[in-house]
Amino acid sequence: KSTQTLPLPVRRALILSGFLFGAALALHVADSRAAESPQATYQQHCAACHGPDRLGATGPALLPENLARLRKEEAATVVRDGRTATQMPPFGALIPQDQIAALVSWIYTPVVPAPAWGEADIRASRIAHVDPATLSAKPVFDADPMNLFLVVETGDHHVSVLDGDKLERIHRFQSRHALHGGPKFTADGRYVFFASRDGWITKYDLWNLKVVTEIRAGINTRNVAVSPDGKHVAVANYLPHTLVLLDGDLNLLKSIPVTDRDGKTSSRVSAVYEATPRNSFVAALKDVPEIWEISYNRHAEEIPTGYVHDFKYREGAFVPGYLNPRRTTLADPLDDFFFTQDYSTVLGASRDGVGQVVHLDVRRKIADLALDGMPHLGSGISWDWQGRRVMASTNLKAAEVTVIDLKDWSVVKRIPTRGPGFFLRSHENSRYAFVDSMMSREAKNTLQVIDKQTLEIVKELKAAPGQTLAHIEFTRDGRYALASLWEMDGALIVYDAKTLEEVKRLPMKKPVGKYNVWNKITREEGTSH
Ligand code: DHE
Repeated sequence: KSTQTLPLPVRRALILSGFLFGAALALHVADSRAAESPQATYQQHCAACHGPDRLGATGPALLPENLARLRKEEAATVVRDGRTATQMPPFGALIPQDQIAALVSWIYTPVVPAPAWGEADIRASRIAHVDPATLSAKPVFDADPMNLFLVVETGDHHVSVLDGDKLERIHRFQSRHALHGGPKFTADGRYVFFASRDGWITKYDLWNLKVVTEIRAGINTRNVAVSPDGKHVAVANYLPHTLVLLDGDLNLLKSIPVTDRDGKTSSRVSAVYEATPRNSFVAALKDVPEIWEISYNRHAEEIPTGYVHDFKYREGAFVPGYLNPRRTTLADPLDDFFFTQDYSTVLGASRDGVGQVVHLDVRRKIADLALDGMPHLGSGISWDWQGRRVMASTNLKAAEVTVIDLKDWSVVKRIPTRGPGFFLRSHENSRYAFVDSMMSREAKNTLQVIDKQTLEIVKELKAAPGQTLAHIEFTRDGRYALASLWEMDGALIVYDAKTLEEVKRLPMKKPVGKYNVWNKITREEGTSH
């Protein structure tokens, strides 16, 4: 029936209610569309902790680079069920399953344009946690400060401090999310610097057991390097393409944009390491075939000949010297590398397994390395074998430990292992080196023990099938070897380094890596630097 026949007030009421219904319907549709859009779901539920721009805040950054090691299915489970022992709550009751899937797909797409993290952002992120004047000038505990261990537990993002004599925990503190790479100590063993994958650099006072200062140097970071006096810190970033230099109190000195010498191609930094005898940081670039050396010696010109710091490339290019990169051009980019004991030479490999030996003073490649797959040279170790110095490396793609003669760069032996492995460890006082097979599903529970003289596998140490057993660090005297049972309810397993028998277990939450102060600061030949 036509509404025209109805009285005017009724008609008005009907028109109004129709309008209201239409508006409500429109709002509802818009609302449900908004709720369906991953951006809206993100802003509603995630932004408060992970940042409105996905760069991270109290929670980690949610960018493809930062999520590279987490499978999408696992990410969806984390959103649905939360993460125990962290601040990540379960969202399964709040966000429908299909929206969780859309949200997860979206956070794995790049932010366009790529997020920036410039000098002002770095400076503004600095947090001074304590007044250094309030800190004790001696250790506040009885344990030998030179035989402490730090254990990075990524299960619940904590670090444990162990007394290396008693092999007992003396302290445990919360770390930034997802620490990666070895922490770096000052030569006196007092301070240690950690890097998180999200770019946070933390300066920790081991004598006072306190976080001193933090700064966010990048959005996606590889690792950190520190000069022995603790006055200079270098940070290698994937995102943005920068190499960041800080002073020992974590104030920004400079953020160097990483490009080739023409400024045309920018690059991620694969890794940066400190080279004490050279007073420099050495950085490998992932996308540009150059290796950089950056002096942290203010009096660079006083460095004896052999360390050529007065080289000038051309007008307008970087002039090497204090905190300026000196570029050595290569044929292929380097992914990670190993220093010879005198730090004159690096052994590097690209992701495609192109191995090369680069002399840092001759400033060019001096030999090829017969390394296939993906050698993990940053984890390389060295020792004397039959009157020669050799180095050995695991391989992330091949089930072998490759032993290389450091004089003629030839392969001395390929020791077959149960599976591709990440870490290789030994100690000057031990005849054994330990290697994992972490990259193998079947053999990740097995540590193999190599006799460094016969170059044969002499024993296998096993965790239960399906568990991961990896990453050894020795006590200062080399008497005990500590391995990680790399599980959420995992442990540190202490082995007698001679008998290879288990002597003790300390419960830990996914203890990824462990680092002995003495072995690190003396650059013990059996451990990574
Ligand atoms: Fe690492 C060190 C690169 C994945 C645990 N890892 C390093 C270093 C580099 C590197 C360059 C040396 C930095 C230093 O110590 O200053 N890692 C890479 C990769 O390119 C790779 C394969 C891919 C990536 O995602 O970055 C990779 N690394 C891993 C992992 O998945 C590991 C097993 C678990 C995790 O927590 O990320 C892992 N990496 C480690 C550890 C060290 C490390 C424990 C320090 C070893 C040491 O004893 O010094």
